[in-house]
Amino acid sequence: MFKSLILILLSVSVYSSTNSPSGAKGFYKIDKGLSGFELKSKLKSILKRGHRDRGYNALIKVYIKSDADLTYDGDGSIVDMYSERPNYSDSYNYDSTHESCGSYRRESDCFNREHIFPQSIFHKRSPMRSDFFHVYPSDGYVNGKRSNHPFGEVDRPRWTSSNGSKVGKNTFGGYRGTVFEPIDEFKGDIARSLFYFATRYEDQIYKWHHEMLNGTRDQVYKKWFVRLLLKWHRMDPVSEHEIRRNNAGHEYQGNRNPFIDHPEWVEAIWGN
Ligand SMILES: [Ca+2]
Ligand SMILES: [Ca+2]
Repeated sequence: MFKSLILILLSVSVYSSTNSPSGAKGFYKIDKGLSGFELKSKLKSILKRGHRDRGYNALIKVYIKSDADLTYDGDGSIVDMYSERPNYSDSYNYDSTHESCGSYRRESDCFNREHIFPQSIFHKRSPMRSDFFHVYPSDGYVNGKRSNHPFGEVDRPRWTSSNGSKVGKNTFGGYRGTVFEPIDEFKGDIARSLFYFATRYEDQIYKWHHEMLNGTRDQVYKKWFVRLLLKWHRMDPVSEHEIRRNNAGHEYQGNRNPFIDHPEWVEAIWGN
């Protein structure tokens, strides 16, 4: 009985580690050929099993290492997607000598924790509130401007940050409200973070309400928003900085963002 159970387990479970960054080795055990929303649910159970909530305060400290800039300026200061200037030197930087917010009156005053998936939607509950893979260090002032708007694309911005992130009316088809548009360098990073969130919390997210959400546990996001995220995921492929952050996140909270390790799984789940 025991032997045959082992045989069954062995035959249905194969490592799927092709092309994955070394830190992911052995983390995903996925049945061959699994695809669509079944793949998403399988990933959900893997991500949940590994996940240890380290609390909200610990994030500020871990960012000093996990988000250190070894890619753009290479100066070891924090990569803030809302102020990083990939092709020029940054107009301001944060490192271990800076205080986290606090109050702010302008850009560069202090940094805090930006919830890519706004925390008001889940009423600041755990473990979502402190989940490393969607909570990023960012300038407090720009974070405030992003507010809880969906992401989108803006032609005539009402406001622009020092690195070119924009707030204004959405011009991407399907929604006409106010949105926040990050710079091109981080569009894929943000898309993959939101795909992670939709997967990790698929058993709760269908009960929540926001412009991005369609009230389902499988597709999770509205059609226009899925189209936007797919576009961003394809135009901004996984970067060295994302891979490093993913490995640091694994060490920190015990799970990973599967869409950084396997970008093709975004297509297998949401493509078409
Ligand atoms: Ca930098
Ligand atoms: Ca990127």
